[in-house]
Amino acid sequence: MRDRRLDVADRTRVMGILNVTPDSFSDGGRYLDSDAAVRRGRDLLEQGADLLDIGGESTRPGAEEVPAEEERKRVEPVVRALRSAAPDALLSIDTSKASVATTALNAGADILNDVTAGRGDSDMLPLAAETGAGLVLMHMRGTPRTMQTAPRYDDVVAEVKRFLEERMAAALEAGVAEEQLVLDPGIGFGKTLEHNLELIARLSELSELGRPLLLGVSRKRWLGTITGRETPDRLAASLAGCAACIERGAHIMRVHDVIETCDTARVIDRIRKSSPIP
Ligand code: HH2
Repeated sequence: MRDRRLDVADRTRVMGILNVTPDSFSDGGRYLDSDAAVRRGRDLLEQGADLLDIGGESTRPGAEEVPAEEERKRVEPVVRALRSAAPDALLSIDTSKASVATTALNAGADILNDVTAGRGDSDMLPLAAETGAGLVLMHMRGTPRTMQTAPRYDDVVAEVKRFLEERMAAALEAGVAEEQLVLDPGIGFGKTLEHNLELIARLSELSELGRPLLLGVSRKRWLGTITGRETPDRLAASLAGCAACIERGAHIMRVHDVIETCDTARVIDRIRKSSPIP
């Protein structure tokens, strides 16, 4: 990632979520003010986050697109302030717009987290190639507005795997180096509860793609469907989801609750080290 490296071999890495939005499904409106967002980002780093994922546009099901100018205004001061407050921190920008990504990179971001895997904006892959930024390629069926309308797959794992393979090939073709890439099956993005469960249960099949896997399960709706709990009350469910992902080969977990996830990850990492799962 530009001039930085993230070692995912020694332990699971935790990515703290920082949504500078009025409408994110869990923390919408809490960190829309730049100062509040920077304070939250610093807190997440102190709590043990290895990276921060800063977003200025919600991708929850049904979300409306935010104009680039507005998204830039939300994220730029936050990236800039966090870069100067925490020079060693790894900062990711959650956007599918290359203009927003460019602004964030200029303000000091290291990683592009693109939920469209470079399909939303044709300038995104060339930007990653030129800058050497880390690049998260995520699977999504449709767009946030449409993705939860009766998603169907014959074999969700095979289809997600094929998609990620194709997007990885497109990134390499655009000049991105393999070491820049992280892959994400996109839990909750155009998937039913059963699809999400199957993707996590068979996550090890995605390890065959040979790149680190990032997963975001934190507080998502499918956890509420299983437990009957509302968004703020899904901590235990989120940790169980994280534990299952880590056990099956996830390298980076994208989460709201950093302290608790770090503890969960440390324990699962130790168990995995003492008795590797075949
Ligand atoms: N999930 C969300 C947003 N960005 N990026 C990746 N790579 N993987 C994910 O699973 C993922 C993501 C949705 O969560 P959140 O940011 O909490 O909510 P919102 O999109 O409403 O801002």
